[in-house]
Amino acid sequence: MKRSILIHPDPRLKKVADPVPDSSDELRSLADDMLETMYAAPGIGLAAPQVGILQRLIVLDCVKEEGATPRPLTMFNPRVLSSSDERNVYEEGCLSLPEMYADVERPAEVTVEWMDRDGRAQTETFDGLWATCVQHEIDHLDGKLFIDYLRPLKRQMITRKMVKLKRELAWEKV
Ligand code: K1U
Ligand code: ZN
Repeated sequence: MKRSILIHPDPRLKKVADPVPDSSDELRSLADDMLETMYAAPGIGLAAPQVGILQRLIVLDCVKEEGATPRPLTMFNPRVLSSSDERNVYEEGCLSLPEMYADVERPAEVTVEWMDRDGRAQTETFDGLWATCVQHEIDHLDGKLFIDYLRPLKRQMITRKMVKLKRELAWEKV
């Protein structure tokens, strides 16, 4: 089932999400909904707070090439174990900030630990777009958006645009 994605500003996007106690059918079903929502958007990642659930769950699939085999990942309680000193700049987007993009600098490589759908511990080192995306999604679990890395003026400008967009979307519903 596709879920609706919260648009910034929303207080739920600023909260720190709670750890997931264990994997369960309910959480696997939520992860499936999030993957469906992410692919439909389309996007390469999604965090549970973006669909209004304040739990530490993210999904991602950064395989973008037409015809390539998808690699959907579901991560419960993801945690960055180590980050490279080398940094990378990527023009990020966010499904909670439609049509807003900005360059963000982050560690180029990160090693992440998480619990998979079956409750097993996993560890992997990511680079390139995968590294950028997994850090962006983990930030969502800590109530942080990519605009929080920007200068205050740019952040305010984007926030104003989003307030206007939300007002317009609310009017469309009437
Ligand atoms: O968390 C999100 O809001 C999803 C976001 C993830 C992300 C994008 C870029 C850099 C870091 C994290 C998105 O997926 S925005 C949409 C997007 O980037 C995209 C959409 C279709 C094809 C390829 C990319
Ligand atoms: Zn995002």
